[in-house]
Amino acid sequence: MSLLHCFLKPSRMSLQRCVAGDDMTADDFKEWIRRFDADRDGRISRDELRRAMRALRVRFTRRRSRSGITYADADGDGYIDDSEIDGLVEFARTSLGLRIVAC
Ligand SMILES: [Ca+2]
Ligand SMILES: [Ca+2]
Repeated sequence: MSLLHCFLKPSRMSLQRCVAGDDMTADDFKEWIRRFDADRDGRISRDELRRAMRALRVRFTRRRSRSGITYADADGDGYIDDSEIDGLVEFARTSLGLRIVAC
């Protein structure tokens, strides 16, 4: 099953399979994380990030989600906006062990 197929038919199960079975590109990750922008303000808050990680079944404590935000949040406003999302990719790769390949 291709990643694209998973994104076209998103479900918790299929995403998990994709993440487990295939390499994700940074763009895939960004597109996926934007799905969790619940209030559609274009930024990923701490809560939204936690929800995203929970969908991956990654054990994501409050402290960990804070460190993810802190890692990626260059301007320190507590949200990950579009320009900062690369830092979140880096965090997911290094700290969460997600396999994200360069695109
Ligand atoms: Ca948001
Ligand atoms: Ca920010």
